[in-house]
Amino acid sequence: MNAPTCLRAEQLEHALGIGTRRPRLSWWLPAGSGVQLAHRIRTGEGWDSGRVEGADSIHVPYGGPPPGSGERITWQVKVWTDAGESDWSEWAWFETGLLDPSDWQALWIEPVETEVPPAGHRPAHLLRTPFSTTSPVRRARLHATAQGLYEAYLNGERIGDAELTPGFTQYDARLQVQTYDVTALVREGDNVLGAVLSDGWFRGQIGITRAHDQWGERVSYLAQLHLEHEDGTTSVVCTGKHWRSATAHIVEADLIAGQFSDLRRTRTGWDVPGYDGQDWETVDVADHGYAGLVTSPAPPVRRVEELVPVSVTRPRPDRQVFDLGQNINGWVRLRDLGPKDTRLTLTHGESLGHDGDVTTDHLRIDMPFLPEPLPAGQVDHVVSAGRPGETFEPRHTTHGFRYVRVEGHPGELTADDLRGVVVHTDLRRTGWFECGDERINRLHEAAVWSMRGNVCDIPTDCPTRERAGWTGDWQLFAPTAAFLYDVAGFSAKWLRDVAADQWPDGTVSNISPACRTEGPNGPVAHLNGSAGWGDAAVIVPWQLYRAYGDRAVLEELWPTMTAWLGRTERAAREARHPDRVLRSAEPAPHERYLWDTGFHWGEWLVPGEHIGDDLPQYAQLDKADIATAYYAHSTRLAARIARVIGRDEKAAAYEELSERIRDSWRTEFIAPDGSLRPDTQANHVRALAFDLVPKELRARTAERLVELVRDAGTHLGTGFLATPDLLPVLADTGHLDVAYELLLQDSAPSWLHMIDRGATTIWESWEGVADDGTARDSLNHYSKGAVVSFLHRYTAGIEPDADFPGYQRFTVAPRPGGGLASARAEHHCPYGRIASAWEVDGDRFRLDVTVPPGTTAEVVLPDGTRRTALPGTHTYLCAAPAALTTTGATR
Ligand code: RAM
Repeated sequence: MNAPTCLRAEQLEHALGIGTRRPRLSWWLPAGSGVQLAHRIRTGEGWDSGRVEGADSIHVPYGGPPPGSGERITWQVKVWTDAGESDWSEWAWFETGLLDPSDWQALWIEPVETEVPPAGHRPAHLLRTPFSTTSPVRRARLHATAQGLYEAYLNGERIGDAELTPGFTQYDARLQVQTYDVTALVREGDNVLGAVLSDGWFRGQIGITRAHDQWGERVSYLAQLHLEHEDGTTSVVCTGKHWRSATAHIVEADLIAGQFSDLRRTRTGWDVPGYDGQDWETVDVADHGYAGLVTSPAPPVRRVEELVPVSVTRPRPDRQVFDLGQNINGWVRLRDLGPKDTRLTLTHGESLGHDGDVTTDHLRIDMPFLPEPLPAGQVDHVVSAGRPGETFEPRHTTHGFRYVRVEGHPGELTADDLRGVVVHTDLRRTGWFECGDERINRLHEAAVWSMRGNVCDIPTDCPTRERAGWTGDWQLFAPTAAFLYDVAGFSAKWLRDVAADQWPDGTVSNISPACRTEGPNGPVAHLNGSAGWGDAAVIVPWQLYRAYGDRAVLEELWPTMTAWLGRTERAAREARHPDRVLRSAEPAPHERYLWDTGFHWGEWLVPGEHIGDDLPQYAQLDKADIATAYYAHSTRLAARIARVIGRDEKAAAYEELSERIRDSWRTEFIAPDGSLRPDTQANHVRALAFDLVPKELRARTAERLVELVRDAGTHLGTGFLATPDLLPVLADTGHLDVAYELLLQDSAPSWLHMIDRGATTIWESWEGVADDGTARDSLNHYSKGAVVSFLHRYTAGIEPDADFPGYQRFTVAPRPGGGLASARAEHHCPYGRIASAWEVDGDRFRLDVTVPPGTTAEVVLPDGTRRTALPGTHTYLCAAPAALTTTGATR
């Protein structure tokens, strides 16, 4: 059909329960069109924008009458393009949630707990109320949230398919409400509305310290069911004093420790009419208010995929080990739980020990501030009730695992009995890459799976040991993530927690959401405020703007970034590192802009680095080279951001500040002969990526970087921070060949070494699995997987242009190398589908480029030829680069 497609409201295709009356609308132009000249939006409710001149087809603010709470607006759009007037699109819709605190009539309810076991061992609670409807219902919506983790039920059916609701936010400031369409579940007559409520992030164990009870000591539930009857009347069913509670068959539920279900205690029929709940306790009512109730701009967490085990082994007579063949975040679903009273124990891990059994030793937490190492958790238990068809699927916990050990089964389980359930935020996939080299494809897959393993309502570092929203990790991975999935709403949601977590002095928390133990008054407060981590407040919004053209996120985060940069400015100006004081009592003038104090994680986990117990000494080291580099980089980005949001004065001030910081960095870290201190790969990468060295030194800086790589036997030497930029800076400075050599290097440390060792996700440490197979640290950290953006940006050559954000203009400049004979990438940008596919055929290089309507691409062929590509699909031919003629191209 000749009409716009892919209609979205606030980036969401299914915008149910959104928190704004003026969502920004976006669409893809009809295939075959070039540029949009005008658009017209009309709603099913009678509003018509009329013809609106202009090319805007993303983030167009809805201009009709603002909807009230719980109102649905249906809309369609038509456009005028160079190809003429389009048809009307299909109808799309968005629907608001409860927009005002005064919309809430429901009361917060808390199950009565006569005793509260230690965290990790607390049961889930059932909550229920019967209600009846006297006239037929034509529309029903449930709005629900919890301090804890809830699953809602209506008349025996689970409501919706969202998992781990209400999700994880900085609960002191923000708590997400979900809206569900339950029209099909309401019956005329008797009904039962219920919920299962467990500790979740709110009260359960959390983070590396296994802190608990961080936001409160009780769990609470809030739900409001709106019924619209056929006769036009409305009624509301609310949580309140009349609800009753009882403990569930889930006798223990904790996100980290695991779940214990005793199916013998299942209260059959508890969520349908006719159940006798008289022995249930009357709930308590709590006054948590309604301030801070928000909706998420991200899709929910869901069960996204199921994996069939690739093998089942029996390393010892009493246990079976299932291998999913893939490291994931989620849980299992197990059937055949054995005869009544069978107690099964399921231990989840990423690695097998020498005995072929699951080990979680490398995931235990052993930190200087802990009296003794903490257990890895990830252990579920289930006791069978012996009912036919019984299954176990723990939804009140999550695990990072590839292997699961099942102990206690009297019979023989087979691969048919178990599924790995992949659980993560159900992001829309937007990017793909493939080339002729299978190992590179597997590396790409491993990075994708590491991302999938770590987008569980928040971006986490790993799905096992910490599961924490480490700022540095998302800072460095977000640009890569944006090539793979639509992370616009997901990141914007998380940035709101970053803002909420900011300390009064501007310190950006290491982790967001941060629990109290990790906050300014906790025992690890002194470890916050690191360069490269706190800078997420500036860098992530900027990256979102580049990829999605979202100006609003820049405006929203502006106060957070300026407060962070203000703190940095004071830290640089006011204090000096003790080592520098020893060297000279008086500060040199440039030191005003040198950030050499405070705690910094530094480059973090370069090859061979295992800080562990040495953290206190490591913390003392002067890391001014890294911190000042980020200070220069972030202030320059802040200047660009200020221009975009029309704060020109601020822009000028940040531009000037950034130049002074750059000068300071040069004074301190460039020797008179032009060499850099410290003489590390990471420092050279940053110097080039952040434009720290003057133009005339770029070539020599790059040459020295190459020497350092060669001295290491053509191995990388970077850690968390510089790894994403390593290959790009090499490619940009004329060393594309070295970039490919590093990419294809397969002895340690390297990416392909991981793949050759069987990695299905990216390791945290370059030494993740030793020669004897022993695992260390997490095997599922996406950070070092940021290398795959090189495949999208360089190998396939697709690169957004921040001056025309959201890919309104972009570059396709494939830089083939490494003996690859072909590569292809696809990217679904806000305007439509971009594709770049090339192959070497004899001495000819052929490139096919698809440019979506509404955008323009600058195509740069390997021979340097430049072409402007308008919407459509184009083929370009040129001579293959010498190293790649068919004889050279092997993959
Ligand atoms: C580790 C986390 C994270 C990293 C910090 C500094 O414990 O896993 O990835 O950002 O340390």
